[in-house]
Amino acid sequence: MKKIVAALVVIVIAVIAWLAFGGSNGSNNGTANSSGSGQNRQPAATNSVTIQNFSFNPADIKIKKGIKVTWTNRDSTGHTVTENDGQNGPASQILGNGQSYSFTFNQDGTYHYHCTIHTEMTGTVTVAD
Ligand SMILES: [Cu+2]
Repeated sequence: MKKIVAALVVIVIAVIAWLAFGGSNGSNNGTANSSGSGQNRQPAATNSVTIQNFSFNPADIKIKKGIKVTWTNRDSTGHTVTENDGQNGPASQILGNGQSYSFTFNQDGTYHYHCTIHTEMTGTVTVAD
């Protein structure tokens, strides 16, 4: 019986380690995550998004209404933060390396956005009270 418990502990630790590793690495491949059935992208509670390696990091965030979100481009390539659905969401100019763009979300909702230059780059901001 003790052997079974020990084996379970090892498995749990392995799963935790795997999740931790996958969490820090998964951002490199946002398109694969969005189609994976078992891998829901869990929104991060932050108001700061880094644009790096042609992806928004974290891609999915959640904030309270009235919070200002800032995106900062760490790629040498230019990117934009452009809302998809015309909900008066973020609409940046092209951001060069090191440049930031901020947008304050004053209405509840889920805002999908992308980069107009690289349309495969996507993210969401969920705004709730
Ligand atoms: Cu881009």
